[in-house]
Amino acid sequence: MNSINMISKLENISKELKKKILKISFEKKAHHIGSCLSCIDILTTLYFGFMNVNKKNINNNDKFIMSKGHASLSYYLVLMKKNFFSENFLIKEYLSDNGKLGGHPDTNLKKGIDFCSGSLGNGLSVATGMAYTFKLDKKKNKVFVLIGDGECNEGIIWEAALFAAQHKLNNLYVVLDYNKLQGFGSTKNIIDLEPIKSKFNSFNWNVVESNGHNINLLLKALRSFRNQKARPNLIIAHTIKGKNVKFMENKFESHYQVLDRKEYNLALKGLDN
Ligand SMILES: Cc1ncc(C[n+]2csc(CCOP(=O)(O)OP(=O)(O)O)c2C)c(N)n1
Repeated sequence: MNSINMISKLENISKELKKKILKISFEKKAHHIGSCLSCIDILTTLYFGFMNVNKKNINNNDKFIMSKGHASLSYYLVLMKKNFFSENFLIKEYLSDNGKLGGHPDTNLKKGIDFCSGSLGNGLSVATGMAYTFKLDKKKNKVFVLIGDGECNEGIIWEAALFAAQHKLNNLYVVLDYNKLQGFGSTKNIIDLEPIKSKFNSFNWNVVESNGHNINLLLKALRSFRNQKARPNLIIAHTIKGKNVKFMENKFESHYQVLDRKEYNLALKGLDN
């Protein structure tokens, strides 16, 4: 497949999954819609354009940790699309009593979930440990992590960043979903991360900035690390919380907003335009 065809295939997948985020969230009265729409283009790029993940060969797979675990629905949807489970399974298990797909992911290797998450900050440390172990075992697997900007207010993120650089973990790829908003306000007003690029640079990481909704640019950013020094890799992906739903875009309220039928219909209509 040539690269233009591949990008348009990935864009179609992302659009399909955005519709499902809205539909399932509406039906389950779920929140975190803004958080899911912020990262679904990134997850689609990783799972369908870059990572080595195959349900039939889980021991050889690259690892992924959804450190901003509250956006679990977007994660479950890419795993569904990767055939780890069916859509019926997702709808039956997501947010159900004793369901297997909770509001925050539980480890379930057979279903493609490499580690539980939800307590913000821990995912990067776990990923760093996995990447370190792959190095010790001389294995080629890579480890990917998605973190949020509010999540970077957690001290453990910075401890992991130091450790990863100390051990030159060039098999570690972190994507920061930098929508500049968290649950109750803007990251700038709560604990500002800027200048985030030079902070990570000074920690001895490779850092590239990208538009987090442009699949072509995200792929270029991921590939660019091949030519960089043997250091851990970070993409600062500039994103929009609530992307593609006009009344949710750039609103921190989209974190906890639950859609009523009128809002759901309006949101769906907006996706098609
Ligand atoms: C340790 C911890 N503290 C607090 C929370 C509650 N919490 C859930 S989501 C969230 C905001 C996260 O913001 P961000 O990382 O920017 O995520 P995004 O905007 O991408 O959804 C908070 C504080 C949590 N899950 N874990």
